[in-house]
Amino acid sequence: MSSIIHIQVGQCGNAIGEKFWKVICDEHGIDQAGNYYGDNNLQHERINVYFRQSNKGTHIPRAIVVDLEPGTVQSVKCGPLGQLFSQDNFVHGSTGAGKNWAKGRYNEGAELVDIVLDLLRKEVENCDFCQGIQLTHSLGGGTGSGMGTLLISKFEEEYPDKIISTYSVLPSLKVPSDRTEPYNAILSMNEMIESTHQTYCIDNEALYDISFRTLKITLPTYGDLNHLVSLTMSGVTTCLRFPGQLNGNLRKFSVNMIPFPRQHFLIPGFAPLTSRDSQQYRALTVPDLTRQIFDAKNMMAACNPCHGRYLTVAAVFRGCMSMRQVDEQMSNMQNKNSSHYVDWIPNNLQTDVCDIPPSGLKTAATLIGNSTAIQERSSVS
Ligand SMILES: Nc1nc2c(ncn2[C@@H]2O[C@H](COP(=O)(O)OP(=O)(O)OP(=O)(O)O)[C@@H](O)[C@H]2O)c(=O)[nH]1
Ligand SMILES: [Mg+2]
Repeated sequence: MSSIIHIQVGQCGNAIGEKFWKVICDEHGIDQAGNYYGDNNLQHERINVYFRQSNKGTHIPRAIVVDLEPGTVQSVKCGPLGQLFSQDNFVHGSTGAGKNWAKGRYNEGAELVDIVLDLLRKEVENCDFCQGIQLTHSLGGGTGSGMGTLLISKFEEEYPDKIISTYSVLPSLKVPSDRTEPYNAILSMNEMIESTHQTYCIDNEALYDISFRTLKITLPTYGDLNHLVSLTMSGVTTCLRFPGQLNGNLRKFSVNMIPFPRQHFLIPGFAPLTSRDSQQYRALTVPDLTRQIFDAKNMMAACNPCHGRYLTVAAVFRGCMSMRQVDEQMSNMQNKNSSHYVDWIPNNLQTDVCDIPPSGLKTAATLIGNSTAIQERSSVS
């Protein structure tokens, strides 16, 4: 089975990366010591994608934890998942990059990059077959952006046949941020246009707006924003982690979703939007979910897909529901809004259903849109 190696870089990359592992451990029935406690075969069938197994039969994330300052890495190590990660795969520097892209790229980051590449090589050797590498980082911070893009360019050089996928957090003035962040983001984007194959745009501006307007949280914290990120990451990786028909690996996903290599900046959408401590008592119906995932208010990038055109769309529905109803609702939605889609790519909307819902929800849906509307966020401020 082909596997994915995860690398989390910088403060934000580590915060969202840690959340991601927490969520997928819950969904796949892996406890904090790496033991499987699940009761459904579907949970374990593709466990090798993100986990390798130790001699004792415990599960170890195929993950590398990196930052240029010790604090973040220490807090992951001392956090609830600290014992789950491979203890060799924690790497840190001493000073941080001080929100300076060049420091992350050419100074501190360049000194640490070979250690990370060595660990990556070992992880690749531990896979039967490695389909690609996923990176979580922010585009605003010096480490996430500078060292993050350095790593991406090294991956491309060393592993030209692997898919590089990133979860990239875009900066926003609504969330505490530094004056250099727009510059860091632009410098990173330049590199990512050429070197990554798929980039999920996770936009602090959108996360803030969802928390404030939809979830009515007056002062959203990183914890609130990261809860939305974890819902999204769990949603977009569903087809990679559970058996299904559609987009079962990174390469299939790229072939279906990225018609032009440079246009790989994807807009994720999620429904239902819930806050950290709320519970969903009522399962949303398929028509509700379909309507919500196409709503601009449910998009994790602050742009409105109605202002552009979709090149391609993939939607993953989760929970107990009829595939036929999902197909019907989705094609009705596309027919009603056909002007939002380019007409020169046939069958550019794909859907799949996964029986296992995300934890805490009865039904959910995730949209992945490759839309020209993403250019609204190219003017990062
Ligand atoms: N959504 C979210 N954004 C975060 C989080 N932590 C930081 N950010 C955002 O990330 C950007 C700052 O980047 P950091 O990740 O803190 O920086 P870094 O990669 O550690 O780099 P340096 O600290 O400069 O070495 C800002 O835009 C913050 O708003 C987080 O936990 N969640
Ligand atoms: Mg930092």
